[in-house]
Amino acid sequence: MAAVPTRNGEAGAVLRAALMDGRLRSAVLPAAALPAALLPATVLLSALLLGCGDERGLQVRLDVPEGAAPAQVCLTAHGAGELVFARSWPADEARGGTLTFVAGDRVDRRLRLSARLRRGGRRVADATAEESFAPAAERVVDLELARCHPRSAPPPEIVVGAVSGAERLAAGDLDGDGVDEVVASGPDGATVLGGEVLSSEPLRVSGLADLDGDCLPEVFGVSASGVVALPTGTLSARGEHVVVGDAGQGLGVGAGDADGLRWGLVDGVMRGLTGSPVRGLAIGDLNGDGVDDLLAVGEAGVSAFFGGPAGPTAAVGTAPTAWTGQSVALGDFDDDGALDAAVGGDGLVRVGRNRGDGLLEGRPTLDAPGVRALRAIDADGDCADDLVVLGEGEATLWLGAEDAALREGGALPGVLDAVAADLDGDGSRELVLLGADGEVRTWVP
Ligand SMILES: [Ca+2]
Ligand SMILES: [Ca+2]
Ligand SMILES: [Ca+2]
Ligand SMILES: [Ca+2]
Repeated sequence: MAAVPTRNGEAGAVLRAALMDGRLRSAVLPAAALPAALLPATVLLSALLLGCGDERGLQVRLDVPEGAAPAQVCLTAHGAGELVFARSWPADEARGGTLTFVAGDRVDRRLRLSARLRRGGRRVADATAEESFAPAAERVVDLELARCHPRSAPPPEIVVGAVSGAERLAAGDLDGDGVDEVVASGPDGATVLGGEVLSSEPLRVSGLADLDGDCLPEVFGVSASGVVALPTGTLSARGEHVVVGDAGQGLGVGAGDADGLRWGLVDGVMRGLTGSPVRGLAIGDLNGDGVDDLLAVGEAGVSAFFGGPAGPTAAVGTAPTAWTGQSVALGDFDDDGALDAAVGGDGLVRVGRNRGDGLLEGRPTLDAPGVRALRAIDADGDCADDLVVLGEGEATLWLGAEDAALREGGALPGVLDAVAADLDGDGSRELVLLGADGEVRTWVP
């Protein structure tokens, strides 16, 4: 069989081998009843085979950003309302790879493709596209994975739904169709808006991460029985503030509360990082080595732990020593590729611009009466993260700007929580707000 077209031979060849699995059949099969791990049988990899008949296909090229990272690329495909393909590769193997999907009886018109770059189970870059099959793979889809896709049109006005009593939002593509789902949680449990009830026990959802590697993220959060992952089960961690990531030894969980901060591999033994009380916790790659780092805040100040071969270890001097607070968010407020930090508490938000090596340089402090939580979200679609400051019954938007000097972007009255979600599948994420009445809708400036 002739070579599959690739943009850099080695990586593409590995990708092809990983995909073939000895099964070459030119139909996209129905897959509703199949677990995701079995789905690769639906892909045919040779563009030349397509040329032999009158089959229609869709060539997909993966453009994966370079990075020091241990990261995974997940590709999912939806057609005729079904998930027909889900597969992941190490980022280095996927880079420059090409796949060809072939139309079959059940999926014969269009495919919706989503590629996600995941680090520590979390989405750090993505790309989506929807295309029709064409004769002999004339149609080539370039999936260019990027941290952010600038908004090309005004965001859609969407009422996602309403969940009374909800206190918190999370979002991610739970079913791999390229459109994000929004999860609302609180004392009455956790619900996917427009979808299923995930839990009817009190639950505070902390976030989404692909914990079992099937390319579909799990929802994780804190319930009375400890840290839970839905739909898979209970994790061994306990704590009030929970994050998931890879701090150098594989997928792990960080948990903080009044007893301090602990870290351990998912369902492994948790070890203490500090006994100092934690009131806010965030995870992300602060020093740019591709390994997740932790930033914890409490009365004793801000502590950073950089990931490495031995897991997270204390990184002294990362944040200004005078900083204290009860909430923290990481976002790239100046769009320079390095995660910056915001720490809220005592009516203020302190902003630190990341020099690139993890060291946070203080920027002008924001007035934030009653600040209780922070969310870093690109609200205006310019790819610089903005900051939603959640107060008592209201929120304020601060816009990301050059040098991470945030500027005021307006009040968001009656807002309990905010999350970023791509609700129309155009690749760029909208700001989604939870109102005091439980209504969840996009915010359009
Ligand atoms: Ca979805
Ligand atoms: Ca790092
Ligand atoms: Ca930055
Ligand atoms: Ca922005």
